Formats: sequence, C-alpha cells, structure tokens
Amino acid sequence: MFKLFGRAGTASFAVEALLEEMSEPYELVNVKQGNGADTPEEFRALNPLGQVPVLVLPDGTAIPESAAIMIYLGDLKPDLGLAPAPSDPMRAVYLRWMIFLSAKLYQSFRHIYHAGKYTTAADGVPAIRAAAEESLETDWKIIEDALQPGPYLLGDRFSAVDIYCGMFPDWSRDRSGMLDRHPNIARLCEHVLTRPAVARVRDAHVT
Ligand SMILES: N[C@@H](CCC(=O)N[C@@H](CS)C(=O)NCC(=O)O)C(=O)O
Repeated sequence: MFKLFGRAGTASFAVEALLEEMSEPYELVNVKQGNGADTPEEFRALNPLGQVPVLVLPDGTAIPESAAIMIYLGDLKPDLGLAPAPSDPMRAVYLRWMIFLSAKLYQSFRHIYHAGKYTTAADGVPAIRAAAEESLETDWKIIEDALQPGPYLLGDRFSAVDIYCGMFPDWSRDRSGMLDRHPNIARLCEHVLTRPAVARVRDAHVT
C-alpha cells in the first residue's frame, strides 16, 4: 500500500485527491510543520528538506516533490486516462503545466508563506513577499489565458494536472477575488473540486 506523508492545507491535498480518483488505498501520515524534534525520524530520512508531500511506494521507494508524485501516479493506471501517454503530443503540454505549477506558481506561494527563507536581510521579508505577490498575479494570468477555450489545461480533456492546478486557489489570501478576476480558473475549480474523489478530501484541507 502507498504511504503518504502530508499535512492539512498543503500539496498533499492534490496527491490524496489523485489517489482517491484512482481508488488506490493509502495510509496518510500527518507531519507537523517544521523539521524539529517531533518530526518523525522516518520522515526526515525520506526528505531532508522536511517538506510534504512525500509518497512512499509499496516497495519502500520514497518520492518527495509534488509534481513528481502527480506524474508518477498519473501514469500508473493508463486505463484511467489521467495522463496522456508519452507518444501523445499532448504529453508535452501536460508536462509543461506540471512543471509550471511546481516550479513557478508553487514557488510564488512559497515566497509569500516562507518569505524569511528567501532573504538574509533582517528587514527583507516585506520586499520578498511583495515581489512574490506580483509574481503570483503573473502566474494566474498565464494559467487563465491557457484555459481558453478550456475548461481544462488540456482543453476538453481532464487529467491529473487539473487536480494539481485546482488545489492552488485555496492557498490564495483572497480566493474569491482572484477567481472573480480569472473566470477560466474559476470554471476549472468548479469542474475539478466537485469531482466526488476530490471533494472527499478537500474538506480536510480547507479551513
Ligand atoms: N517543491 C516541493 C515543495 C513542497 C513544499 O513547499 N511543501 C510545503 C507545504 S505545501 C512545506 O512542507 N513547507 C515546510 C517548509 O518548507 O519548511 C513540492 O512540490 O513538493
């Protein structure tokens, strides 16, 4: 069985939702924020960064990095159609969005919520955070434009990357304002977050 190290309000939401979508059983292990003494020894060995999510495969292989986990799981049961096959031209588009979400949008959020980790200046946090808020606006605009005609990132084809994408608006300080300004993202959320498998886990992640 899979073991997922996660925490409410983090990217373990997307992984849990994908596992539910696949009807894959998993054990969820809650990891407290930080990498302190109360962080399970087992977890620190799996990810020295102390970040969640980390998925441990039935054979014991550990995968940190949310995009890697989403890509791995999306490919696991091809019959479910959760990811374009490697030979499908849409595969490149799919990978592009997985990486954009992980390397760009997620990083904008990290710079907002963990701003102190991105500066050594005693008074550097407000500037890091302000730049990250601007960066985030750029990211939303790029996603919004890509969702035309939509409704998904691969057009009319739902895939695992939409679950990943649909998670991030919940992290916005002003979710409803952001979605008002980005109707295509709002539509994607409407489609994705109402899927029974996704809705089942979302309540535990949204406060
Ligand atoms: N690149 C990593 C980032 C993971 C990450 O930032 N996780 C957050 C929760 S959403 C975390 O564990 N933060 C605690 C920390 O950075 O100390 C991924 O995509 O999984």
